[in-house]
Amino acid sequence: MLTLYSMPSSGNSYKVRLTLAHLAIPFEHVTTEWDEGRELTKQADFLKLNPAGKVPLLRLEDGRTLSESNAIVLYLAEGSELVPHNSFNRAKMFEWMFFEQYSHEPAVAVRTGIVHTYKSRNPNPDAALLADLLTRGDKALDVMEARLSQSPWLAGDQFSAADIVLYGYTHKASLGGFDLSKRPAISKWLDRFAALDGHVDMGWPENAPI
Ligand SMILES: N[C@@H](CCC(=O)N[C@@H](CS)C(=O)NCC(=O)O)C(=O)O
Repeated sequence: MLTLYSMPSSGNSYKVRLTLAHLAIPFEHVTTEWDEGRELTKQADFLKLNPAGKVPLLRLEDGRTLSESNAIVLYLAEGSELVPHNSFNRAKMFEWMFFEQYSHEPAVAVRTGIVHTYKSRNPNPDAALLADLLTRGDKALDVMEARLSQSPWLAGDQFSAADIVLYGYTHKASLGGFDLSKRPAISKWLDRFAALDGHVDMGWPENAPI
């Protein structure tokens, strides 16, 4: 069976959990949530599996490992309905997945982590950094808003892996100070996404409070 190392509070991890749920793939789950300063991802046993010390990490039945959320999502989704067969739409899916890692996650996820999820770790964050993250995150969300005003899903007419990876952090962006109420196309997309068969909340499968 596949083993997934993932952090309930991590959107990068949630992307993989969503993919496993949508495709009904069985897996064993190892949670690596921070525990009172004990960072499981920095311990020797975990570093042997992923020297980068990051989750998500997928271990295959034969012991091989894969890191980087979007690579794991694509590995799991290959050949499924989450990857468009049409080559242009498939390239569109990749376009949004690269956008997610370069323009969206480094601003939206990082700001949400600082001001909400991991706030207790740094109660006095740098104001200039927060302002810069807000500007960059707003820009990324505006790019998504423009696309979703014209297309039901990011890669086109079909729900795809691109929607999964961008849902990971967009669904809680308001907790990071991003105003989704002025982005109606994103808000409708979030509702459409959460209504899909196979959808699971972020705390799944541990029922973790997020
Ligand atoms: N680009 C990587 C980012 C992975 C990453 O930053 N993971 C964070 C959680 S979102 C992590 O493992 N943090 C724990 C740590 O750094 O100890 C991906 O998409 O998987």
